[in-house]
Amino acid sequence: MEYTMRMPDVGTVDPTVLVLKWLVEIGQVVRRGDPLLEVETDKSIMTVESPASGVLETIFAPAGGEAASGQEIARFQVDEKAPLGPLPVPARPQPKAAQQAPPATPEPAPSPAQGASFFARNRAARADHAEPQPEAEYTREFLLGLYERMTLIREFEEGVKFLFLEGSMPGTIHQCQGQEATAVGVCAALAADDVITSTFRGHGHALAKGLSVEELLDELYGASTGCCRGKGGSMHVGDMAKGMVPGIAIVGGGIPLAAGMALAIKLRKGRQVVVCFFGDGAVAEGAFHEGVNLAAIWDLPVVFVCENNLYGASTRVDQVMRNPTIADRAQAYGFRGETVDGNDVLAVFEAARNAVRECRAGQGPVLLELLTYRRTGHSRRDACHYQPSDEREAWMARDPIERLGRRLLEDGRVSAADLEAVTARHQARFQAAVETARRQPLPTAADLTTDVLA
Ligand SMILES: Cc1ncc(C[n+]2csc(CCOP(=O)(O)OP(=O)(O)O)c2C)c(N)n1
Ligand SMILES: [Mg+2]
Repeated sequence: MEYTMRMPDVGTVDPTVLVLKWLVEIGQVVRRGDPLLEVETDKSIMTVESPASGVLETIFAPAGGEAASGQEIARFQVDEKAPLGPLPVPARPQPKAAQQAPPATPEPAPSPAQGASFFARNRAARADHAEPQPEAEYTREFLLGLYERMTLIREFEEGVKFLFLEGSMPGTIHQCQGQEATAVGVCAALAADDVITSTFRGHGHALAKGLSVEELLDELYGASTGCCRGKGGSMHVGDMAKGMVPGIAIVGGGIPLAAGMALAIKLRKGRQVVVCFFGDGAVAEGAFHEGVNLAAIWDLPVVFVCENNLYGASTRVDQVMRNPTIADRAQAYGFRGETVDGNDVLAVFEAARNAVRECRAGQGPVLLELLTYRRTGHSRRDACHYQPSDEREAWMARDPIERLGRRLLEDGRVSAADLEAVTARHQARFQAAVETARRQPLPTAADLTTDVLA
């Protein structure tokens, strides 16, 4: 089967890149994910990976020439049976204004106007408020559940990476490969009606809080069946019905908002806790200091979770902080802060469970600094040349999924085949979700005026 590769959208402003060199020769076999060509964008020199496994047959964009995003640049002969080959792109049906798409989930997300009732609804449902069980000895089911959830996120992100390379994802994407333990460990400590806020790097938070692969992927495709009905895209995923405020792409933007939500919960004498995820880059923003100070003086039930992945875009934390221990900031505002190994999902879970308990007991807020590392560039357009190779290797050796997998194998609780089956299941689910997402209808012009405030 022939597969024609198009230039992915790797430029920052200019969609046209200069092709510097092809790293694979015509007739050579290439695997999906292998480095394929080097290009110069308007920002940097970067390597584009192959979206397909097969034999490189023709190059349409030779070295020295330009290639615009979406332009055909190469053709491959691919093995139809290759499990991770590119999928055929079906024609998307034209949306009809009269024919509204059904929501992706049985319970539609409340509109902003219904937002106020969110707290009331959850207050009424407090009888169902189920907290995670404390375990002296973790059960196999619990540990495997954490492994499952982290693998779900990894396979989702890896799948999305290739969709971007195939040129079928609109916009750029911020991914969280390597950081799965922070989202999963924290959300495992939450009850269903607790609320999280997120950032532009929110896919992992969403999957950890219970959004489905399908509603997330539909959103990334801009379909009206997505979790934000196709209006949010990758940087704004969320679903209030599942306790996730749609992602806030302004660095630090979620911090005052989390304090405000926690104030509302406290005034209504609710038992919910708000978890606010943000990056190390947010700590120098005024919004961080204003938000944590308000939460501190009013003893608000917020767990501030800083995913310290050592970089804010290309800037390393020690270039912008004299004291790079972010947990220390809490003491300055009079509350507890703690630094945790963010690539150890159980350490994260335990720290989050303690913090959540303190918040429910009126002893909040708490700041958790989770030390982790992002394996990809800041966005899909970032070549990530600034991460030194020895630093990368050290962090790769601390991969959160492999660490938990090793522990489960050493304890004799699972076999290698069990773990492989988890990965295969999530890959298959992702591929099926892609085929569906590509056929989902896009929002119509009439949708422009729904779910809009003001
Ligand atoms: C207020 C604001 N300033 C700048 C940006 C541009 N920007 C987007 S992400 C980012 C870096 C954020 O780094 P960090 O908070 O550490 O999060 P990470 O990307 O590591 O997850 C910047 C500067 C923005 N979105 N908002
Ligand atoms: Mg960061």
